[in-house]
Amino acid sequence: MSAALSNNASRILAVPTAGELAGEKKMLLAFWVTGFLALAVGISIGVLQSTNYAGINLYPYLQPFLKSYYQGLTMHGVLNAYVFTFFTISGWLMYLPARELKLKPNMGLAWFTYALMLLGTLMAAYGMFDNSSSVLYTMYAPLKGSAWFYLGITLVVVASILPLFVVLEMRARWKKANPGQLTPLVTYMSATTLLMWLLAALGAGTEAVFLLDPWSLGIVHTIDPLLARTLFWWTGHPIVYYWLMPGYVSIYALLPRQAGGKLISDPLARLAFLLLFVFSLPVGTHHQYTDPGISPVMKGIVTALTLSVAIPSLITAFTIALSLEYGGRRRGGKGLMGWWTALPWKDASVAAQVLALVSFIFGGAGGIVNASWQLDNVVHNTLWIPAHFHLTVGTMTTLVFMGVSFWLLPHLTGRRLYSPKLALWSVWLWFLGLMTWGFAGHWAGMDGVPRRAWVSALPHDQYMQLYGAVHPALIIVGIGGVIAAVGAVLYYIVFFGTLFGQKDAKAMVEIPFTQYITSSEGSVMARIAEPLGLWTLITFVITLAVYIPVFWPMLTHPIHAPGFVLW
Ligand code: HAS
Ligand code: CU
Repeated sequence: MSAALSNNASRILAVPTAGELAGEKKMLLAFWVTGFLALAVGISIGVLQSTNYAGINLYPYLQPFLKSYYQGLTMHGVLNAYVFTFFTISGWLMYLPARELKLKPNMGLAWFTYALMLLGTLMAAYGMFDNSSSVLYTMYAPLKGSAWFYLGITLVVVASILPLFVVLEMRARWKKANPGQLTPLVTYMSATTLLMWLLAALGAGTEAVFLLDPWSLGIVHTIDPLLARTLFWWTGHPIVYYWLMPGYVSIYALLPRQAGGKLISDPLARLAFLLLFVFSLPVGTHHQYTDPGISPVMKGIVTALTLSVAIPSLITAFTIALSLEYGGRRRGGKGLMGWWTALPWKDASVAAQVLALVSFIFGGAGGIVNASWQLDNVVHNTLWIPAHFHLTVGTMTTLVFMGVSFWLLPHLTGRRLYSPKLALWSVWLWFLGLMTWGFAGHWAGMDGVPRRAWVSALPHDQYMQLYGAVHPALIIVGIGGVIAAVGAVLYYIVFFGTLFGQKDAKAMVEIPFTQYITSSEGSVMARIAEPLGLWTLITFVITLAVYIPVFWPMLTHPIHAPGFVLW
């Protein structure tokens, strides 16, 4: 495109020069390295939690660093689920549209996002490391952490909104130069994800600014736990799609090409993203089926709405399976499943993403159980729930990003991927470890083993009396965690081996943007999905329609609870 542009047009569009491109790569690298460093700390602590369930209490040996299981669990959740995801996603969703549109992003804003997010992370980390804020990643009041922690999280959330403006500004510039044209797919997906996140963040943002921050600063002395939880889950549900959709960007727009084929349909991808946007906002109270103070009518409505949120992922399952089949057949796969074995399994990036999809079949199925109000009563607050989210965010999101890093790091650094063989091992071990963990965690959860419990601190007799019947499952949980940890060690050898490895001119790989079998040209669906401002408004109105009846009784019957520090 740039060659065809006149000097004037290229000035208006701000097409990046080679030097500026190098700056953009540096920016994304900073986001990814920081995110993956946080993940390394988070994963290390995760091993302790798996062994905890197997009945092995390692915390007394870690005294100066970790005072309790709960402090470790808080760090694990915050570092993995927030810091790792926010950093990697923010960089990813600014860089990829910039490359697709061949435009220069607002680098000042991009670096400001990074700096603010880093500051927030350091503040929250301080609050966790000094053991003043072992409130777990859900931050349920009236458990009370320190102001460092809540203010830090507030900054991180505010920073995570900023990439939206970088993307919208580039989209506007591109639209001005290409009037009447549809937004290219990756930019469409990135903008939808970030708009969804803007609306999503309003809940936790309100909770932080109006409830948690002033309470932790001593400006007010009590808090309304139900209101705080409900605001948290306004965000806490759609955040899972904020973790999922950036992975889907790779699955839809890059993986088909990496697998040797094309994406079956561009308009279907847009439909999936649009539905994820609209459906994920109003359903947060499905995390509160067991909470008092929310009417059964609303819980019933939310059940039905939550089940609809599976539709875009089912669309994804069929669209991507077909796209992979197409790739496999082009690579010579024959017969019913020959395409499956013909996929480029030796390519660690492809293997990671396809295995992530396989794990997500089970993660998604568990989600549908959770969504059903009656069934959720059986599994809520048991180990089933962590099992569900280790197959979703722990495998689907994280493994896709690990897979992406195998081409992205060489692309950003101009260095060769360190040991593709080790990369492949790391992928399989992460997958097998978490699938094992997930299987056993679901099993133990159905037998009533609670989540978030320091079970290994119990005297052995008592542990066996309570959990002896499920001990085999709990031992498998421990084994799964250790297998995944070995995979993680191999992964980080590859990660740092690449970062500090050999320069290689051939490593400057292009981004594998896919082609489409059905493009969006002339598609009515793609036209309907295009006005993102309108869809944001529609989603906001639907969300309010569901939430006003939920919030009303809380606002008219407030609760004033003092804070607790139980650790
Ligand atoms: Fe969830 C709890 C419902 C998806 C994460 N979820 C959680 C928590 C987390 C989480 C972190 O309704 C715990 C929060 C806490 O600490 O309390 N979840 C759902 C539903 C879905 C779902 C209906 N969850 C996710 C995703 C997550 C995530 C995605 C992170 C990334 N979840 C719930 C509910 C709770 C919950 C309740 C509260 C439970 C409670 O009691 O507290 C759906 O979106 C799932 C739809 C997905 C599918 C799968 C589609 C399959 C695909 C793969 C295809 C494979 C291919 C490969 C193409 C229907 C796309 C080819 C393979 C071949 C074999 C051919
Ligand atoms: Cu949810």
